[in-house]
Amino acid sequence: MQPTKTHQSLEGFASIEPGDGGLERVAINSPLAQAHIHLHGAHVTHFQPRGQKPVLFLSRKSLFQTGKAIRGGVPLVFPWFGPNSSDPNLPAHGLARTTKWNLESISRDGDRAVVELSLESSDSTRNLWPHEFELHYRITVGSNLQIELTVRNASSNAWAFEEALHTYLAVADARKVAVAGLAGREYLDKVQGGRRLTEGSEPVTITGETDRVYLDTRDDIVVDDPAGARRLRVTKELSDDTVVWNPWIAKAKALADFADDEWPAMLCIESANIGKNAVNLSPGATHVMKTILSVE
Ligand code: TA6
Repeated sequence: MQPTKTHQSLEGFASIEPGDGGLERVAINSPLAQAHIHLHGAHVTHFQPRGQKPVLFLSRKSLFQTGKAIRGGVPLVFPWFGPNSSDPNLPAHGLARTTKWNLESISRDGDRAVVELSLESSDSTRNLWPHEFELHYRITVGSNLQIELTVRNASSNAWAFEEALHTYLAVADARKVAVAGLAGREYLDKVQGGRRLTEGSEPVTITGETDRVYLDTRDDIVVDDPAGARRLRVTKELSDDTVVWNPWIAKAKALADFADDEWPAMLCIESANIGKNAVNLSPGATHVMKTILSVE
């Protein structure tokens, strides 16, 4: 389906092109920023405000194949987070990120680009998850990146889902970053078997494999990246959990689609609703989770 165009020409502003691995992507090249959005997984793989270094990390070993997740950018996690609790053979982080989405529209809002995609339940999704849903994804590319995931229960029975915008921030050196916005919060430490701990008063630093779910956290997260001489801000709306992940040395080596030397160049700060904060949707109801990535 050809996306609708607004009154302003999209020439030179937005195009649809074959991306990595030949997967179709929307390329935005506006006065404010550049961005790439793959229809595969509705996956934002690149965002670079004018005059800035890229904001998102993308592994040079990432796969770009149907049915496979892209390593980097903003993986869209739905309807479960991590391994599926009832069937470990199901794909990690759900079905949305390895499914091709429909491109609904590309439009201009001044110098900002707005790209809208959708995904509905189908026979193939029902094989993985037996519920009727409609997803709508709105990506606004400007001097910041705004991502809005709307989930609608399209069935006659209530169901619960988990979600995350699994953002891979590009940092100059993860060993030197300081992450503010999580002081005093409780978290589940997956490196320690899911132990529940409480964060101290200081910003979080990365000194080893880090894989934590910070519970009931709604504040902005600010990643100070001194080696990159910038701060990256993650603003969240209707996201109750924040996941912080860096694989460090051993886990990086264990990931086939992640180069061994890439782990200092990334830090995942994920806007999420998982576990006890999974979202319950009654028939016909919707839930909108939003995240905004900005450079300071
Ligand atoms: O969000 C952190 C996490 O759940 C880690 O445990 C690690 O598995 C990471 O996601 C990457 O998962 P993926 O399925 O994309 O390799």
